[in-house]
Amino acid sequence: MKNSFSRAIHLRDYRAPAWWVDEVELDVSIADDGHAEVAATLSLRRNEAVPAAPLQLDGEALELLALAVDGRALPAPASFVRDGRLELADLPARCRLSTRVRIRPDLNTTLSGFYRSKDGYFTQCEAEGFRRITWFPDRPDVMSRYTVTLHANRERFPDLLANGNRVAEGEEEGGRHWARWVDPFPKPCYLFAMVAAKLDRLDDTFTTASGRTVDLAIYVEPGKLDQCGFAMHALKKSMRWDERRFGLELDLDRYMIVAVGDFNMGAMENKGLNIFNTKYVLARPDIATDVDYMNIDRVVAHEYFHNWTGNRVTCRDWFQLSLKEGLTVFRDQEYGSDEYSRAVQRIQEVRGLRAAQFPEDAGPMAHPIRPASYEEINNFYTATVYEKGAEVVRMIHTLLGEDGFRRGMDLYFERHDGQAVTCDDFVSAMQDASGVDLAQFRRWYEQAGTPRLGARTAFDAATGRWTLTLEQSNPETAYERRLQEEGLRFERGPLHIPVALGLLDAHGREILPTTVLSLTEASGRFEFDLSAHGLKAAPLPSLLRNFSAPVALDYQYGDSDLATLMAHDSDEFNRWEAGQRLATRLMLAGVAQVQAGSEAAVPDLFVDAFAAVLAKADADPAFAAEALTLPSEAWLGDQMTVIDPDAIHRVRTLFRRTLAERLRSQFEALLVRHEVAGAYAPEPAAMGRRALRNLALGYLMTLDDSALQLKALSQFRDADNMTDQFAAFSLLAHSDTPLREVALNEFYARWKDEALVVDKWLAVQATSPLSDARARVRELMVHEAFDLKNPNKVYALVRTFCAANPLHFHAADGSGYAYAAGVIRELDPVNPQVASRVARAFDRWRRFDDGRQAYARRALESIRDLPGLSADVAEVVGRALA
Ligand code: 0A1
Ligand code: ZN
Repeated sequence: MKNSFSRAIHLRDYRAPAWWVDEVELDVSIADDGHAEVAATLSLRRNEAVPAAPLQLDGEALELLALAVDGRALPAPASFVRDGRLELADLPARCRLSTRVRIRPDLNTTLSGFYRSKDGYFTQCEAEGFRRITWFPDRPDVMSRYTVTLHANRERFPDLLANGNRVAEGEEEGGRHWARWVDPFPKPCYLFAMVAAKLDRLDDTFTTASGRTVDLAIYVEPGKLDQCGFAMHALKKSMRWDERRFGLELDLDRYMIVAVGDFNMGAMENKGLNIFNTKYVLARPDIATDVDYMNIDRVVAHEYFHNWTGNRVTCRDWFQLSLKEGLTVFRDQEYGSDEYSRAVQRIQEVRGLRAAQFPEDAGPMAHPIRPASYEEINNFYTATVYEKGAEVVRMIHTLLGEDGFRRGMDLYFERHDGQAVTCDDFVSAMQDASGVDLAQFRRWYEQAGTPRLGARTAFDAATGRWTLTLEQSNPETAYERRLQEEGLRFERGPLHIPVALGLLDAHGREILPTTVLSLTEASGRFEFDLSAHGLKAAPLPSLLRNFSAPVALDYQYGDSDLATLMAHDSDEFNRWEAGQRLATRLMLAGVAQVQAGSEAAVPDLFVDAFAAVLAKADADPAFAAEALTLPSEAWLGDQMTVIDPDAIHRVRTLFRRTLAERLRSQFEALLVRHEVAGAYAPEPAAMGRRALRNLALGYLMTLDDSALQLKALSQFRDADNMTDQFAAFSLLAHSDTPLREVALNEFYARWKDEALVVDKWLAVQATSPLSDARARVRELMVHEAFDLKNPNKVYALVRTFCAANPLHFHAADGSGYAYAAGVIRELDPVNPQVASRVARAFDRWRRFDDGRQAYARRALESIRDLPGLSADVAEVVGRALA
């Protein structure tokens, strides 16, 4: 019988390839009617290290026209294709295989492989898109040198690009032209890219540390040249940073970024020819917010850093995805920390981890950063592989120190440059270079779940001995249950957890600076002699400073301890964390009161602690903006056994309004004090002030005061930058006043020709707390601004509604679920990757009450039963229902 895991691919089944492909020659001709012909010649060499086996090539949506070995045509090419694979036996140990296929980029709505976006053609090959271009061993451990020749109409497609350097070009009959590109670096096919389009180009150069001058180019849709200056600036900054921090220099003569409006993900690190979602390239003060600028900075850096961590050293197989992603996210995080505020970056990282990764670990899609099996690899570009992967690299950094880590990186490149390797190879390099034993640490790669870290303390005032007992527990996850069903044995065990600790006395003075403890057993006792400090009362521990491990900490802090940490801890992250803990605890108590039928109230202690942060806000506005942001509704829900979205929304709204009432004059003073003078610049200090000011405006807008609403309206109308305009716009759009329609209409009328700004307009409506939110979202599905084929539009409207509007997505009448299921069913045949990402909104469905669960089940089953459902969505929905 076919069980639900029959499609799974297992890490333990990995075998080295039987054939290498040393050279690839591609000749791609784009016809005027929207199809393309791809002629490929592969120089094959048998892998002598493994038993001889037939050549097997992957292919998808290819029309095979011709097949030849060493120039001799094979008759009936289609007869060599079985189960989607082209298989050839008895080939000579070295030979040249030629294929010719026809593909249909105009009909390719999956945006994987070769596809059309507006008037141009673009590629996306990670993870398995190259097989949609030509027959090939589509696996990352087969690395080849590519020569690519593109032919197309000169007028329509003046820009013909591929990886590497352009070595020749010329004219052809019928108004056509051609260009030939050679990439000197062997690469896996997932890093292949080509573009045929009519684009504008921003040129620049960069002189590397060793004195080579390289050409840089950013290609954008005509008319958008004034929107790519910041991306170029970010590229040059990240190039310099990688030289300084890791001694890594660009190895190419030419580095290109191409922006495209239809793209499934953020961006792609194709060798020398990155392809980016426009969202992470285009910026101008009037259309991009501070957050957009920061995201562009980080994504440009991320893709650039991949040139070493991903491209020069790549993954042996897709189970090792975190080898390149976790490490590259760690690198872009460090870049962000060096460019902006380190503490604020860390807070945002942890906020993101808790919003996306912790729930992933607690839900049906749980997996370790190196999963042992998967059905559809595209489903594993996850918060776990990326963000938890970065946390694991960060823990190695914490254990080894900056110097040890750098030696580990150097050794990693010395050993593996030009190779396709595993996560184990990375850890071994780190261990061998530093001498730090990472044997037990490797469990982080194979064990899913968020560990719980329990802490208990004891203090003997007479001797001054303070004892900390730490206990870890690693809850079973959906992942292990599945492995068992698949017959894979797996034993969980204690993890090596670095716990950064500091101690404060009763006045908040630091008596023990940050010390990193290693917890390697299920439980550990750590003793400290504090007799020199003459303490009368037990010290106050600041645990897990800077979030030294991706765990959930259980420690019984008193409310006033948290207030002390908020005010005094030298670790800024833990100052923020203490405030979040206090707020979470008090808000959950409020939820319990509401559920019991009484009203919640905001304790004075909390208002006072909040006021103290507000009073010091000027010292670090960016930090204050984080510290004054209450935990999200989703986070509060995740702390409950049964999530109650209505009560949570009510309590969070009450807390916000109460704080605004009690601290009104302080908030109003901030509005005045932090007015940013002068022209807009995406600089950290100004960004922090705008964030704080707009946060204050947000609190004040909860007061239903028409004077404040008019203030927001004038900020909306008069702002010279999108950060301030958008902040005021979202507040007005979420307010139950006539100004709401005014703002929505004016914003759309002004920006309807800027696709990325229209995405903001959609997203704001998708997150509306107002009672007509669901009806609005449904109406917007047929608005001219929406397009089911464009991932950015689907993410802005549909995914935002499902993932960022818990109040309405989880409506008790099931309407949110029914809506989402309808969209997923419609989207699946168009773009399974995007449909599958939207389907992840159902991850938490079992956490709700029976009534909601019944609706969610029905919605999930309606997707599961769709004839021809994609493997992408089938895996996500199958796991949710399992
Ligand atoms: N490697 C890219 C992300 C990416 C992954 C998959 C894609 O298509 C399925 C596209 C891009 C990165 O980490 O930036
Ligand atoms: Zn990446």
